[in-house]
Amino acid sequence: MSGEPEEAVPLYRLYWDRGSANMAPHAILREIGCLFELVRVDISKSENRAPSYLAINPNHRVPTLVHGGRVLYESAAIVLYLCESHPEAGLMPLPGEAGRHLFLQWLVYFTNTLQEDLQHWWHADNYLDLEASRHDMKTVSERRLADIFSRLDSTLGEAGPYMLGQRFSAADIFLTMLCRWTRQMQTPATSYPNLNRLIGLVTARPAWVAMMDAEGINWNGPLA
Ligand SMILES: N[C@@H](CCC(=O)N[C@@H](CS)C(=O)NCC(=O)O)C(=O)O
Repeated sequence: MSGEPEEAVPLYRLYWDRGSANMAPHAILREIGCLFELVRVDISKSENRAPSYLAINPNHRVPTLVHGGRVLYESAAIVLYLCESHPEAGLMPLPGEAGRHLFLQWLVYFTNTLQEDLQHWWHADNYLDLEASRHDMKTVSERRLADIFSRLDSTLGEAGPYMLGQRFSAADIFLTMLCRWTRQMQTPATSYPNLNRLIGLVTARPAWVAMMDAEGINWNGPLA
């Protein structure tokens, strides 16, 4: 044994790019207050397609979380993994706790339904070859998103201010990340009063502010 002080080893490593689906896992790492390191994967430089990155995430997408020998991708899965690994942070209701069913419902709805419609708007080119068809897809997607946001706004009006009522959770962070992706739309999520209130509450949290600073982004700026 040497007399040197042991260096702190980061518990988690998050592969990320600015303003991407890593925002929620990144903010949650900061909410938890655990040790972590960030590794930028610059999509604009195709770093997400480098063989070294494909080795951990063959889907060439961010985020990816590495924890010891474990590697996992999909932002919602990373959120669940982090919240379950750190129950003391209270970011999700544990099995048997009130609101657990709603937490699961909303997180899966956000990643599976809301995020999917956002993908259609941002990346119509992933789905359709013709420019005119892409334009149509964006129009339909914006209409579908308006429906989704109206319903979420009503839910928050009846039983807010958070998705679990009075209890703040990781689902609110996830939703706020997705809401930021609407800022260039005709009717962004901030146009809905109860959603806007939730966004205000989440974006005022020190963890969110620190995440935005570290990623070098603000609410209204371009994606990167
Ligand atoms: N369902 C995935 C989506 C991740 C995703 O679409 N990431 C985008 C950035 S927001 C990406 O890496 N795009 C690069 C690509 O698809 O090649 C998640 O939530 O983790």
